[in-house]
This record gives sequence, C-alpha cells and structure tokens, in this order.
Amino acid sequence: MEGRDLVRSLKAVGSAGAAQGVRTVRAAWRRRRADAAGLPPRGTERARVPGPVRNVEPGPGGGVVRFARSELRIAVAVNGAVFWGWDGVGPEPSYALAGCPEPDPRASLEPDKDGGWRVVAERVTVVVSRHGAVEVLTPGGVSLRRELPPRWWEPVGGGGTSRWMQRSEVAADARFFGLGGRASGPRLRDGAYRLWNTDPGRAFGPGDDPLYITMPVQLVVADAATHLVFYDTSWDGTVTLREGEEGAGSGHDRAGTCELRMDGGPLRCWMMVGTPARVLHTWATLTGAPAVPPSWALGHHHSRRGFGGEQEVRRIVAGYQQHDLPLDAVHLDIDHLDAHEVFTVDEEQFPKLPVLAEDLRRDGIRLVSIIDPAVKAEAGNAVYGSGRAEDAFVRDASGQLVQGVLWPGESVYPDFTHARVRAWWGRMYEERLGQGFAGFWHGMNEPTSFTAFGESTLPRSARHALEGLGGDHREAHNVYALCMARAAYEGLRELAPEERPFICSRSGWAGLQRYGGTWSGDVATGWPGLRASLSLVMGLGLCGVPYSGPDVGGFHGSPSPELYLRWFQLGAYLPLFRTHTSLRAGRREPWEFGADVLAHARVVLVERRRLVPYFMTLAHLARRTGAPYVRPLWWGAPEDRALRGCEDAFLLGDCLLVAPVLDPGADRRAVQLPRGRWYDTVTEQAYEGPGQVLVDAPLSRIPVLARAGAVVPVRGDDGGLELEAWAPARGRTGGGLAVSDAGDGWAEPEIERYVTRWKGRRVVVERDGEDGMSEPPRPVRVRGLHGR
Ligand code: NBV
Repeated sequence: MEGRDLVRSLKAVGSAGAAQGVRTVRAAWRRRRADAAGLPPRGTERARVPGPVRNVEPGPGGGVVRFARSELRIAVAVNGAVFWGWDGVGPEPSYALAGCPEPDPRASLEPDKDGGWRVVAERVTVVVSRHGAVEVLTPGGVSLRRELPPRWWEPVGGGGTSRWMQRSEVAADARFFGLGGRASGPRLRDGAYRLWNTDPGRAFGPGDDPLYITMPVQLVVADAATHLVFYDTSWDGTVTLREGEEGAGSGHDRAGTCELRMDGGPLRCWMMVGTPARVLHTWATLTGAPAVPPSWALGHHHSRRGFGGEQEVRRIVAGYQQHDLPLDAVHLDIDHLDAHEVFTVDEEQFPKLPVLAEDLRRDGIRLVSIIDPAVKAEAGNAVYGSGRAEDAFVRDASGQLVQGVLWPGESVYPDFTHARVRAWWGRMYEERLGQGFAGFWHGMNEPTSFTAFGESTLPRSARHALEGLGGDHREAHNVYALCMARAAYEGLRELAPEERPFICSRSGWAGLQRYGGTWSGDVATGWPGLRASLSLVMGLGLCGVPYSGPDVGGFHGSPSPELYLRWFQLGAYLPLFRTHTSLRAGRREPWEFGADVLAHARVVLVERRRLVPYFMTLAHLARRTGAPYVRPLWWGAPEDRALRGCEDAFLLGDCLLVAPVLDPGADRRAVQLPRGRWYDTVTEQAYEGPGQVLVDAPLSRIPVLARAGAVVPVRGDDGGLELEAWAPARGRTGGGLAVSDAGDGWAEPEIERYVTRWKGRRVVVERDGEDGMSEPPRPVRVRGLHGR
C-alpha cells in the first residue's frame, strides 16, 4: 500500500521536481517518527456505559442527571436549542459557538415514567431514560431523534483519550443532509462519512469523501419536523447513516439510524427543532451570523493558476472588456508569488502589482490573492523570521518545529489556535493590502503537507495551543482553517476597518461563515463534477455556510463547450461565481469556446450583474436569519416528500427556482415544482405546482422560474435598484424584500418590503413601510401578466 502511495505521490509532485519528491519522502518519515514518539499508544481499553440513573440536580434550563458511571448535563437555551453533554461537559469552550446562549429559565427537569427524567421546553421535550437514552420529541409528543446510551472505550490505567460511540434513531421517513461539504449529496445516502478535513490530492468527483470541509452537523428532514444536530467535537470520526424504511401502512417501519464513532473529544450535542428556516436561524444565533461579502464579490470572478504575469492578466481583462462581458474580480494564484512564498510577489512577472491593481479597480475589477498557510522554512524568509521571533509555528511533542512540505518546499505551519499567532498572522495582510489586493482565498489549509505516504497533513502528535488548553493535531486539525480564517478576518478588520473583508477558505468547520465563505476546491472537469459542485454548495448552506461556489469549468483539463456553458449557467446562480482552473488546464475564458458559447455566456454574465441586488439582499437576509441563499426545493415545504429526494434544482432565495442542466445533450428537463404558480423567467409561461413539469432548456439557457407574486430587486440599466414583480395567482398576494447595499462598508442598509396584489385587471406593487402602504420609490416592472 505504501509503495503505491509513494509512486502516486512522486508522480503528483513530479512537476515540482525531484527535489520536492525527496522532501515528501523525508517529511513522511519525519511524520511517522514524530507520531511514534509523540502519540500515546493505544493500549488495553475498557468499555463504559452510563449505567443506571442515581439522582438528579435541577439547574438552569434543565440540570444534571447522574448515572452510576457518568453524568449528563442538559440545558435548553433561550434560543430554543437543546444542549446535552456527557461526563458533565458544558458547551464551552467551543470553536463553533459564537457565544453561549443563556439557559431558558422556563425549562425544568421533572420526573418521567420508569425512573427516567424529562425536560419540558417550549419547542421540545427531552426525555432521559434511566439508562441514559436521550430522546427529543415535538411538543405534540412525536419522537424526532432517540440517542441510545453512549459507550466509551477508555485506556486502562488512565491517560490518553477515550473513544466513544453514539447511536441514534430517527423517523423512518427522515432524510439526512449536511456533514459539511459532501460531493455525493446533498441528500446523504446510506454509508460512512468521515469527519476529517482532507485534501483529496487530485480533482474530486461525487465518489470522493471526505473532502476539505467536514462538520459533525446533520440536518434531518422528516414529516414531524426538521432538526439539526451538532456533535461539538473536532476530533476525527465517522458518521454511518442509514435511511429508514416505511412499512407501507403495515405498521412495520424501520427507523433511520446514525452511528457516530469518534476518536476522542467531548461527547456533547446541540439540537434544534422546527421548520428548516427556524432551525437554520437558531443555528446562526448559536454559531454566528454569516459575513456579508462586499458587493463586488457577488459579481463574476475570473481566476486561473498560471496567468504567468501582468501582461496576461491585462490581456484577459481586455478580452472581457472587448467582448462586453461584465467582470468584477481577478484572482491571482500561487504563481504570482516569489518562489511560491506566502506574502511575497514575483517582481519579474508582476513588477508593479499596486499599479495593476489600481488600473483594474478603476474599471471596477478587484484583485484577490491566494494565501496558503505554509511558510518556507528558510533563514532569510521574512515571514519565517518574524514567525520564529513570535514563536508562531507548530511544534512536535519534543519541542522541535514541525516541518512539512508545500509549494515553497520545506515549510512550517502557524499555530492558528493561539490568539497571539492569529494576531501576528492577521497583521501580515497589510503587505497584501499594500499590493492592492481587495480579497483573499485561503488554500491548502486542511492543512495540507505533501507526503510520499500516509496522510497529507501534519503529524497527529503535533502540538497546538488550543487557546491555552493545549492539545495535539488530532483535536486541532479540523479547526485549523477556521482559526486561519479568523486570523485573517480579525486582521483585516484592524487594517481596513471601513471595508467588509472578503475571505474564501477551502477548508473549515462549523462557524466558518462568521469570517467568510468557501469554494468547492479542485472539482473534476466532467458532468459528475458539475453535479458534485451543486451538492457541495447546498450541503454547506444547510450547515450554516451560505457563500460558496465551484471552479466553473472544472479544475483540470478542458471541458467541452457544452459542459463549460452548462457550468457557467449554473455558476451564475450560486453565491460565488468564479471560473478557475489549474496550471496546465485548457482555457476558461468565455470567448475560447466558439461564438455560440460566447453569446450565451454574455447573456449569463449580464443577467448575473442584473441580479446582484438580489444576491445582496440574500446575503443580508442570510446574516439576519441564517437562511442560505441556495436552498433545497423542500426548504419551504419539508413535508413534500417528492421534494426531499430532489437534488438537481434549487431555490435561490424565496423568489427563484433554478433548474440547471447537469447532463449532456439536453434541450429540456423535468423540474419538480413546489406548490404554487411558477413562471419561466424567459418565456413567462406559467406552471402550476406541486408536481413535475417538463421545461425547455436549450443551450442558450437553463430554466429559471420565478414564484408568482415575487418581487426581485434587480440592477437597472443606469445602475440603480429596480423591482421586477411577478404577477400573483388570481385572488392571491405576494411580496419580496430588497436591501439596497451597493458598497463594501458597514452601514446598516434598510430592508424594504414590497407586496403584490391584483387590483381589478392590474397588478399593483406597494411598499409596506412603517407608515403603511406607499408607492415604491423605485421603478417597477410587472411580469407574468399573460402567463398561461
Ligand atoms: O494554488 C494552486 C491550487 C489552486 O489553484 C486550487 O484552487 C487549490 O484548491 N492549489 C489547490 C494547489 C493544487 C495543486 C494541484
């Protein structure tokens, strides 16, 4: 096995030269030696279960239930979320939480039947059996999730950490979503999903798991209610899911099951219940509001590895301009750095980067810089020098610096789990701002270290500060990128306090949305990759990270013109709309695929620009409500079972339904509609849901449907905000919101509310303000009046 790994890895790094290959062999041995010396051996273990209940101690929001061999702490929080922790653990410290909500004083612990206990709260009842099963029920008494008594395996003789296992049951009709960014979803089928952020090391497709962002967050949709559970532990583990089965009225339903096996860490859990919207709202109050990107980041980004130099960047930008194609940002990858070293510039290729940045900005185009965490371990490298002085880099158990390998060669890694190190790293962005960069994408931050064999990350024994608590990479790995994002975010808030930071991080964990978004990583060029990119965006949104998008066109190789166009058409309706590709891949500019593709791509880009106010509105709503911009079709109708399995279309906010073409050769496609009337936004033809309809999808466009009654804020020809209203169904009303924020600052924009209704033979749109209804202060265009 290791031999094969070695060959694969040497091939992978072949391009970077033989020297890099040798480094990866050395690094792999170093990692192995470090772990052999620095990790406690897994000796004999003893299994433990809670045992029978002994007594209880009521406390705020619930209390503590004591068992023979463990104790369970339960607290219902004021936001309605339920917390429970075994072995007495509490909710803090936690990397996921934005702050710990107060306990709900109205929730109290009461005796239940058979010697058990229960906590009755406004939205849920939690029942604890006398052997430690925890069941969460709706106020009406329907069971949503039943956690069996957990089991630990403890090292005999103390020391080391305990592994644990928690099995749970959900309703037979329940469907699982989430677990971070998964390529084979968004509905998670039966199987094992690992919780360990991983760079797959090559372009990935739907079969690759895990990927860059894993999270112990599940969203479970069932007839009785939707719930989100979060097992707040950052350790490595595996979630095994099995959907239930209904016995077709025979009364023999088989429950769905979830089995969580973790290598360590606290056994503690948050659960929130309600509609999907309510659940995500509660989740956002717990883990933090999603950062609102600057408005330019809601436009179109063009990126590639290997622009080569300033001339090529200018050529691409000129190409966009000559072809009348809107462009808002250009990303520079590692090839703009001096010898791939972070916070440097290759002065030969980019002799006057600030001037280039200024010229682009004058045309409304921002520059975005890649940032990888690895710092070249070499005397003379300024970041290395200042990091050494700051004692910023990860060390092993014996106190030596941990050396890995990344693009610059032998590298060291900042320990972002230390506040002082975050502050130091955050200050580094001053150099980037000075070069004229307006935004940042963090790569290789799983963290990745190239290796000839074994795992391509730091040794598990590597030491981390973990905010002063101390621990090793087994615990810090999954939160590494989250802490790096925090470092950048906080640094930028200091350095450029007037501007909303733009940070896109490849890896992350629960809470990443507080600092920025993510992109899908190196998705394989091909139709399966196209499908995987939608799965990732939807799944991450349901885990609370609403801003993301794929490498349009795929990371490697050359997409066919048709695939490129279909990807472009999907990407335009996702929060991050970025073409990106690897070093030796084919072209990705819209004019490189023939006149037809160019013409269709122009329509796409113009439409995206027109929709920026709508995206901006969705970004502000995500911040206020936690609702992702991109939502599965069941979002407003989780009880519609036909929608639960529907993975090839999505709602963009409340107003639009987007049905991308994910297969070659299509000129129409089936669309599963939620209830209500929907208009094809191009032909204005009306369709009635619920049910499946066949909709035209010629090469020139993918079906985008507007909900009857919707009001969509759009950009008018003069750049101002206009309202596009869709006729409500006869006898009905509708409405929509508009947040006008064209900037990248912190001013709190007003939310404008609009309603639509029929008045005789006309549709009127009115503003619903504090002083009642009024004329909208913006131009209005009513559509769908003749839709049949
Ligand atoms: O920085 C180079 C690439 C980047 O283009 C990509 O977006 C990252 O996900 N990086 C990975 C290294 C990948 C090498 C194959």
